Amino acid sequence: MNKQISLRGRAARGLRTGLLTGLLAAGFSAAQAQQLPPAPGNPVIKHKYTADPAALVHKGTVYLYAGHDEAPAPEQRYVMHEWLCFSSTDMVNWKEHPSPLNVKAFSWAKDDAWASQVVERGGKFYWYAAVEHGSVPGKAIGVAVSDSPTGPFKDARGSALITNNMTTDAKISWDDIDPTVFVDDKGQAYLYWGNTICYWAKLKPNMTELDGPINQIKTLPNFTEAPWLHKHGGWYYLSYAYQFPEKIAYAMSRSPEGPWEFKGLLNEVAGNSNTNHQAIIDFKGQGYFIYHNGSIPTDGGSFRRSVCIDYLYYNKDDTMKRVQMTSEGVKPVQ
Ligand code: FUB
Repeated sequence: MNKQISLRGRAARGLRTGLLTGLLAAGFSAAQAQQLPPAPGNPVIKHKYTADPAALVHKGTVYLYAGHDEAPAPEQRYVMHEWLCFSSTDMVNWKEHPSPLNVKAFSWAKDDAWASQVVERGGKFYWYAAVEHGSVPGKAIGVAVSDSPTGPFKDARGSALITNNMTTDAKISWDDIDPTVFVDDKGQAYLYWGNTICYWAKLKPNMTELDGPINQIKTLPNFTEAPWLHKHGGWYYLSYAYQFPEKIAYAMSRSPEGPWEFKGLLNEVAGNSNTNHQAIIDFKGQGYFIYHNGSIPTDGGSFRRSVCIDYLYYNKDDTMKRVQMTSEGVKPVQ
């Protein structure tokens, strides 16, 4: 996959929105969480570029984690140094928390705060994140830990959990990205990740070590990256970025270890972005599809992306309906 391909070509200015100006004028401080001004519709975060969403439902609150696209326009490359955290109890009104994790927290990493996911286990929060390794050429996956979903997070191992030399079948340096972690009802945790090859491995209960071999799933057609594992009813769903530019497709299984049956497309190419990275949650009885597009005028695009949220519906046979991407987004849920 050519990560430098862009779907847009407009030269542009730096990010300037009225909301950002408003926040700065209101004395936004990095020291404390800040309720964002009401701004219904997609994208949900309008004053910063946000990418690669992951979401965690915890005690009646949704925590939205995202990478921070900081490439100045018109640069067509990823500039990402930190991850961001937002929270909401109604999916529309969002609070911004101080950035809980920066690539610098991983002393062994060079840069590139790429896709990530936070999961909770036993009252601790584990943040799995893709970064560029400082001494093992290629991308790597680190894990940070905190007692709170909003951090601060610290490196849980002092070394990478996954490095590029652990997965040698893919002849690219960026196949160890996009971690998703799922803890099943029996307490077994699974790590899925990959680019061009979808890998998975069991995690030990400490959540910071592999518990067995690295496996590959070979039944996901056109797997590009961005696996996300979720459970709904008695089914496990493995959604992923399909082809390039990316759509989202998915497979289903009765077990997190497969076999996986491909079910087709879930989402189309997301406006003005060549990547398309999803998180899927149920919250207060409703399914949500969280993704990014490049829709913020005038500089939004593949390297200045924005998180959006639309509804996700299931069919009677438990397959998922194709997502309808909207400008209106979702309504507040009580
Ligand atoms: O944001 C950098 C990379 O682009 C992510 O790791 C991929 O999922 C794609 O969105």
